[in-house]
Amino acid sequence: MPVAKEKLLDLYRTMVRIRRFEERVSEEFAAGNIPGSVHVYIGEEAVATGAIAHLRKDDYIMSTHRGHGHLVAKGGKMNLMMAELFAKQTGYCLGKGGSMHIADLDIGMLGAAGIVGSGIPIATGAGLSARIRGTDQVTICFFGDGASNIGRFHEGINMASIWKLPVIFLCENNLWAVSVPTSTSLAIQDIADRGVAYGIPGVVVDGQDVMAVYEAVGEAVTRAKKGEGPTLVEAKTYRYRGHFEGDAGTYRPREEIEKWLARDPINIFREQLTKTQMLTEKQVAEIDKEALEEVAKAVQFAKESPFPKPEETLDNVYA
Ligand SMILES: Cc1ncc(C[n+]2csc(CCOP(=O)(O)OP(=O)(O)O)c2C)c(N)n1
Repeated sequence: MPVAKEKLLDLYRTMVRIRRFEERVSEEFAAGNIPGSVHVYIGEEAVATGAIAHLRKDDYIMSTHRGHGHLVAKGGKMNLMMAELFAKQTGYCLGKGGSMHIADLDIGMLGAAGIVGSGIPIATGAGLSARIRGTDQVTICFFGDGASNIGRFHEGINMASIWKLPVIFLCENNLWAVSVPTSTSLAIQDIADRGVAYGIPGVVVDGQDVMAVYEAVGEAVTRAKKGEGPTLVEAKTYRYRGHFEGDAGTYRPREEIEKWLARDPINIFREQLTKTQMLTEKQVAEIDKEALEEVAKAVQFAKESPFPKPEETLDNVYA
């Protein structure tokens, strides 16, 4: 089905916003303004963007340690995100969570997670919750290739499949789990093949092509809403940066990085849109400028915000 021009421009804008946010995060981290650890999403923007474009505000996503892109695509506020990364009191988690623990329940973002694979059963639980409450909400669960080798992957997907829960399990296969390549951690080529084990469709999609992701996830969302159960979607993608900021990433072959850089998801989509006159050079520049301004404002907000007070340390801590 043809996609409306405004929607196409939205997809492009979202990818650019994620990229500019992450580039600035990388800079601010290097400048020592962001404590803790951050994992940026540069190179993988088409996955979150194409997938989340199908969701309503009250649909759910479950994110990962590499979650900024998911949150931006779901409608997260950049100033609250940046303040959280800067550990400021005005951040999403009052400055106490940091990059890997942001949640925004008002927009269905159930949380990022530092524990690899931990979001998978939570997404199954969100699907079960929608079923019990009788809503048509769907959940997209993002996780990496590394997470697909964790026990919770099996437990979460198995349970969702036997109960036909409305969950899309979206594996962002960027070929590496820290310094471990999938060639040594998987005995199969496609993680999507594991869908067979749970009696659900497993679909491989080009994660650098936002429209391919949009189409594949669209089918999975339709299936979920019809009560036919989950789909395992595997997006083949690549992280352009090290595993975390500060990781020199010397374990990855130069030729491999260059091959994937040549398939930059934003460049690919921009070329498609400009070739078909959906996007002009002027609009490209405007979208970029707006994204940079939005990010600059978020950084200013973060820098001007106070740190949490020492006496607040134990507030909002549950034991
Ligand atoms: C249960 C668990 N094991 C190990 C780690 C350490 N760790 C953090 S990220 C990561 C790799 C995750 O790889 P993948 O799931 O492919 O996601 P990517 O970083 O490639 O996006 C590992 C092993 C962890 N955080 N949690």
